[in-house]
Amino acid sequence: MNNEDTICAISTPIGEGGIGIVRISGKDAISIISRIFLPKKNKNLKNLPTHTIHYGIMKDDKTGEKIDEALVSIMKAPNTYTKEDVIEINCHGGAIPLKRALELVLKNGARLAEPGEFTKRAFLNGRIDLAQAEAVIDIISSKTEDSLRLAVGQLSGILSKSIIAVREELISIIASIEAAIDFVDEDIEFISRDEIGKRIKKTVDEIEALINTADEGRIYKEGIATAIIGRTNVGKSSLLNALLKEERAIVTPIPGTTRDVIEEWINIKGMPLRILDTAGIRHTEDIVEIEGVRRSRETIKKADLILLLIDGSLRLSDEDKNLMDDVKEKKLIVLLNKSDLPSVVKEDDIKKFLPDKEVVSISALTGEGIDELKAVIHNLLFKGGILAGERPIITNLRHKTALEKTKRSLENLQNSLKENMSEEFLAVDLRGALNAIGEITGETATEDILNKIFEEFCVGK
Ligand SMILES: Nc1nc2c(ncn2[C@@H]2O[C@H](COP(=O)(O)OP(=O)(O)OP(=O)(O)O)[C@@H](O)[C@H]2O)c(=O)[nH]1
Ligand SMILES: [Mg+2]
Repeated sequence: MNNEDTICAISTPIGEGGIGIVRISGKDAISIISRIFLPKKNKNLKNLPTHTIHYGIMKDDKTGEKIDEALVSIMKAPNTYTKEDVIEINCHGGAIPLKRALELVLKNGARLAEPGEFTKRAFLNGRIDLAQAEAVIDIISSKTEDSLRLAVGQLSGILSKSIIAVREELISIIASIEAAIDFVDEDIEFISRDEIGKRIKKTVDEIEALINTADEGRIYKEGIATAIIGRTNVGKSSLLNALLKEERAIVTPIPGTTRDVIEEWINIKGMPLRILDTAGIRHTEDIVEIEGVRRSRETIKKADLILLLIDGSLRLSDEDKNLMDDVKEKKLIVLLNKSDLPSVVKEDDIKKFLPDKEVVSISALTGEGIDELKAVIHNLLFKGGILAGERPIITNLRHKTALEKTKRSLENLQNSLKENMSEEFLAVDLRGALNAIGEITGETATEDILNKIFEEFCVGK
C-alpha cells in the first residue's frame, strides 16, 4: 500500500439515510474538493482554516452538472484521523447521490480506499498504535455498554501503556547487557545477574497478570456462552423466553419440544450473555431427538456457564441426578423452576449433590426470581463487579498469543540465567521477548499481520 496517493470511500452504511459521507484523505484531498465543490460564498477552499465546515454545491467539473448540495468539512494535517489532509463530504444519504459524489472524487485523482485503510494510515503515520487500531474495530462491533467502554479504553491507550512499559523495561535490560558484552574486557559489571533475574521476574509477573485478564476480555467480546440445560419439560425454553421477554422458543407441555440448540443474546448489567436453549436430556428412540440430545451434550462441554433447570414441583428423577453429576465440575447455577406450583424439591435436596453451587428458585411462567437469577449470574462471573476501561484487559486473542510468546522467551532467559549462560545468550532471549511483545502495539508486526488486521475493517473506516 502506498501512502503517497489520496484515498476515498463512502464511510456511511449503504442504503437510504438522512445524510451520507464520502471521506477523502491524502495530499491531494483539498485540491480535489476545490475542483468539484462550489462553496455558497465562493470562498477559496485552499485558504480556509482547518476544522471548518462549509455549505455549497457539488458539481461535475467537466459538464458543470450539479450533483447535490453538500456540507464539506476541511481538516488539515496533521491533527486529523489519518494525520493527512482529510475532507468529508456530507451529502444526501441516498445511494445515488453518494455514488455520484464518490465517482467525482475518483475521477479527480483519488483512488478507492481498501477496507480499514484510513485507520491503517493513522497507524502508519504514527497517530495510533496497532492495539489502538484494533480497538476501532471493537468499538464498531461492541455488543454492550461494557464492551464499548473496554474498547474505548483500549483506543485511548490503556493497554498500550502497559505494553510499552514492559517493552521499555526489556529495552533497558538489553542495553545494559549489551554494554556488558561490548566492554567485556574492561571488567566492569554493568548490571548484576541477580538484578537481571529480579527485573525479569517482575516483568514475567506483570505479563502473567495481563494474560490472566484474557478470559474476562473474551467474555466481553464474544459473550458468555450460557447453556440452559435439564431434562425434558422442566421449562428451559420458557426460561429463555422469560430472559428475552419474548416468545422466542416454542413452549409446549409435550416433553421433547426443543430439538435444536437455540441461541440468543441478552445483556445482564452490561455483560453480554450468549444464551443457549438446549433439547431436554433423556433416553429416547426418536432419531431427531437423539441428535438434539447429542447437541445438548456438546453445548454443555463448550459452555462458560450452565443454568441447570430442575422442575421443583416434581420429585427429583434419576435423570436430574445424573445430570447434576455430569456437570458438577462446571461453573453452574441450579434453578428450581415452577416456584408458582407447590414445591416438592427443596434447596437442601440439591445441596446433597452439589454442596457448593448456588440454588435459585424461579418461575419461568410468572417471572418470579428472574431478577435474582440475573444478580447471581453477575456475581458469580465477576465476584464483586468490574471496572472495565480503567485497567488493561486483554480482549484480543492475537494479543494474548503475543504475550504468551513473550513470557516463554523470558522463561528461557530465566533458565539461561540459572545455567549461568553468557551474556550473548541472555541477549538473544531478550530480543525474542521484545519482538513478541512489539507485535501487539505494532513495532515488530509483519506486513502479514497488518494485512490480516485491516482486512477485518469495513471500507471507509
Ligand atoms: N407452572 C409452571 N409451568 C411452567 C413453568 N415453566 C414452564 N412451564 C410449563 O412447562 C411446560 C414445558 O415448558 P418448556 O419451556 O417447553 O420446557 P423445556 O424444558 O424447554 O422442554 P423440552 O424442550 O421439551 O426439553 C410448558 O407447559 C410450560 O408452560 C413455570 O415456571 N411454572
Ligand atoms: Mg424446550
